[in-house]
Amino acid sequence: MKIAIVCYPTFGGSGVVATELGIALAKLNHEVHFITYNQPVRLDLLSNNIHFHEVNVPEYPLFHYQPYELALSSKLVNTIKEFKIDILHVHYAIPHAYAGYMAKQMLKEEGINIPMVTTLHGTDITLVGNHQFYKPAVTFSINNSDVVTSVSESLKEDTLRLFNIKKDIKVVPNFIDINKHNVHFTDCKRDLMAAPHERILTHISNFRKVKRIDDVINIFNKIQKTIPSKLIMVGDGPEREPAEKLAKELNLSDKIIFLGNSNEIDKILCFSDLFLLPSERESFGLAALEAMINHVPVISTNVGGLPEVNKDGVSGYLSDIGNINEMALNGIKILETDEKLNEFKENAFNEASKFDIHQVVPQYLKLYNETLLKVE
Ligand code: GMT
Repeated sequence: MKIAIVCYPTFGGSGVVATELGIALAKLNHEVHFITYNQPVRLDLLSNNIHFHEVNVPEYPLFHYQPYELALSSKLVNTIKEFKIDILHVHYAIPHAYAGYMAKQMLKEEGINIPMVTTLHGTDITLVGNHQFYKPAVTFSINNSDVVTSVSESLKEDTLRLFNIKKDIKVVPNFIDINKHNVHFTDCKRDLMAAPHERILTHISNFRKVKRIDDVINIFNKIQKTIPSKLIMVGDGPEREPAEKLAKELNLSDKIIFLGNSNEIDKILCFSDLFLLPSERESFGLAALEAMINHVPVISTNVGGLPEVNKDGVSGYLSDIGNINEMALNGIKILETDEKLNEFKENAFNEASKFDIHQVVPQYLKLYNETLLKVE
């Protein structure tokens, strides 16, 4: 099958999922074409059935806003025609489903019927897409996709509650490649980050308001008073600077390491003991799943799809948004003894294994095949 994938090429979860899906499909001998404005960060293009097509938006002084959707839909039309693409899979509704719909209509004029699968990821529904400025366009593009999927039951419920959706939404959860992780490194070079008696806590995100970065720092502050530890902050975004300031104010600068964006997530998680994800919203929590597959238990909020991933008292603990006291106490409970920590580490890995890529990619392939049969 020839599959075109549209996604954000950044470190965000939707781009990561789209890229890993494309790589997995290419390994199954499908021809995969990524169409986006940069090469996706997790894509190394080593396979001959993976292609990347860059969307360029030429600057023109008349435009106050450069028209990315227009450039993307034109690129889609050209690529779909040139490579005889069978199916279009867009990740994140804004503006990808909208541009995909326009491409579909343009191709229809030429007698080409391209089915479009739209995968909803989270903020495209719960935060940005829900804004009245975007809502009519988002509703329209979801209703005009051939197949709609969401990454969790919770996101499906949110979509049906917030939008007037006439389409069936299929839940296809995010996934992880267990084969990449079932050999747990023993030489994690943790001594580069912490002294032998210290625990290592980690947070990975795009440092946006929704991640409640202050809570990460405040939870750590409470934990480190009881358990000698370090906190590694991975990622970048608008909340990074205020977080560095807060760390300084709390006299934690020597205990909190801000690493910025990284392609070495597995190496960092390899020496981590606990993952903190106190988000205000999280439709799935791919970062938590990546931690868990690396044997790292998770302290998170109980919002959105997080309870579908992180099992309370098993792979970590769940608390209400902002309950930093409880989150810190739960963290201490896990970190207190090696015995308890090892039990949670093992559980985290076992829970994450339920989201193995080999269970999930066939679900997408089945949807592609059913859709192709319907539109023929
Ligand atoms: O978390 C973000 O802000 C990034 C965003 C994205 O689209 O890249 O993540 C969303 O999609 C991920 C992949 O499906 C989910 O794991 C995240 O939970 C979801 N983020 C939110 O709902 C806030």
